[in-house]
Amino acid sequence: MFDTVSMIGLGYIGLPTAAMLASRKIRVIGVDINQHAVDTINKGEIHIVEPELDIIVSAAVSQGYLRATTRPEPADAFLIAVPTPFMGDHEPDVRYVEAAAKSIAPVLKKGDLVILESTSPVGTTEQMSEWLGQARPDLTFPHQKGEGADINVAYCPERVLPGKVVHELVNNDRVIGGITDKCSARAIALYKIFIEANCIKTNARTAEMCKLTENSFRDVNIAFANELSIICDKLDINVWELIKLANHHPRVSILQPGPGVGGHCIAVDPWFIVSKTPQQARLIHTARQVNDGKPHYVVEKVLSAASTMTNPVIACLGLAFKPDIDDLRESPAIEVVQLLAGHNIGHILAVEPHIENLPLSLTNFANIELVSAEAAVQHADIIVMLVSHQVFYAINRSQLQGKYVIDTRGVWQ
Ligand code: SAJ
Repeated sequence: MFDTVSMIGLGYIGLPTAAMLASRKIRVIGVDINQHAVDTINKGEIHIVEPELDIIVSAAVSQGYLRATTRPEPADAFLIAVPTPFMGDHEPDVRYVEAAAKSIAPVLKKGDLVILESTSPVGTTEQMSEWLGQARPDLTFPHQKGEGADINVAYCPERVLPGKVVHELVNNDRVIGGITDKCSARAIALYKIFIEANCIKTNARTAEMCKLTENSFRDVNIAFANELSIICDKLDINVWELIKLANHHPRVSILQPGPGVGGHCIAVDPWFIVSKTPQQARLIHTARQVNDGKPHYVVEKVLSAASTMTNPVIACLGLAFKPDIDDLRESPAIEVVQLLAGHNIGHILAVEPHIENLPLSLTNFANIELVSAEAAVQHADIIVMLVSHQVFYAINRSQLQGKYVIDTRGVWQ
């Protein structure tokens, strides 16, 4: 039924999905506007960091099932996995989806299936169907013609965790929402080629909201933990012990506080709900503000400690957005370091074992230096634990003696 599938967007989601389909002997045409990504993939290599993916891509390319290009070509199904960031005012930016839809429109033919995977505000799949319809008035689309349409359109969000993508792509249940029942059924048939878990049918709007709900659920729950940590500071209670104790209750499961929420999903997706329903999404909005406020709270604590010292050395342990990865995107740890550097209160020793050079966002500060954990801990007056990388657990507590420690992750509790 699907001889050739085209994946539009070969990033963290698109490339693994393309590779997985190709590994099931489907001919896959990967499309990306990034020439470097296309060239790298055509050599059988990968341009992103993801365990096990290199082997699958290399096999798929060498066996001729996966090929990358910068220009869309005809296929039986098109999967779109392009970024959907937000703009300065937290309004969703779906221009990449629009560009992707317009780029495939000229090669569409009767019977094709188009699936949007990008995290999107509710209504985007119908909007995409309209964009396609405007570009191809010679074909019919489900938003106009329902079940009888020439082209089927569906939404199927990804839910994989970076670092476990290969496993989770195959083993996570998927929610699949077509604009019509036929659209859903065809999309399920496509995903069943490589997914071993359940593919659960719904409509496009519910599937869009489901993705936003999953990440908002996590954001709200992390905000609860972050708010508790601030309350506990005020009341002189160890928040880590408190959470551990509360979680002994059979129906309580509190997440962990930290310096804030990073990455390009959890800190972004709740805004897609808030922007559509600002009057109703009060809790979701507040959770975003609590989590976005946490880096500032951490900085205030450091400034207060630093105010008692002259030109202190401040060690900031960890820059990644979460433990044991090298991904610095939207990292609250970077924000803390930037804010501290801007205050010019001393010398900052940044530690991130997973990178070799300071990221660009930190290089224009003269008072930040990238050093090893040992050097940082040895020379620091103030130690700020920002990311609970496994390697930091090896730091001997005796090395912390006489230093002012701000542990945002509970590593030393
Ligand atoms: N964090 C905390 N405390 C916690 C858990 C996480 O502060 O108890 C922080 C992390 O340090 C990090 C941020 O939250 O800064 C996000 O990390 P994460 O591990 O919660 O999530 P992501 O962004 O890596 O991946 C999420 C996942 N969504 C859910 O768990 C509901 C993943 O399944 C999604 O596929 C992904 O978003 C996505 O692409 O949407």
